[in-house]
Amino acid sequence: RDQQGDDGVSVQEAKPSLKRPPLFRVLLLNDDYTPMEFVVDVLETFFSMDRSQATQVMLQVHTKGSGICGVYSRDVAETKVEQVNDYAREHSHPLMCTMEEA
Ligand code: TYC
Repeated sequence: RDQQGDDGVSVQEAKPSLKRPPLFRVLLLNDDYTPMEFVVDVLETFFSMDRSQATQVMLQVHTKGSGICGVYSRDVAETKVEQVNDYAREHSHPLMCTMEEA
């Protein structure tokens, strides 16, 4: 913020706002080849979902094209994306995990 003193000279004051760090949605994208059971396994393993929750999110991705796995800080979201994509590649599936600012 800029403030003018009685001498007419501007000085910069420090901004007092405490900015909350941004959050990121981690998403799964649909494809034609990854088995449904593998996607459910990924959601249980990396996003701590139970079977019924994981199945719901998998079907959302399958029918709508994408679905939200969770919302995290940048660091945690980046780690989840990397872990899921590495795990999918290890199993030779094209499953894609990505992130976007919430
Ligand atoms: N569309 C896949 C199939 O029919 C299943 C699938 C669901 C793939 C979710 C990816 O993120 C995904 N086997």
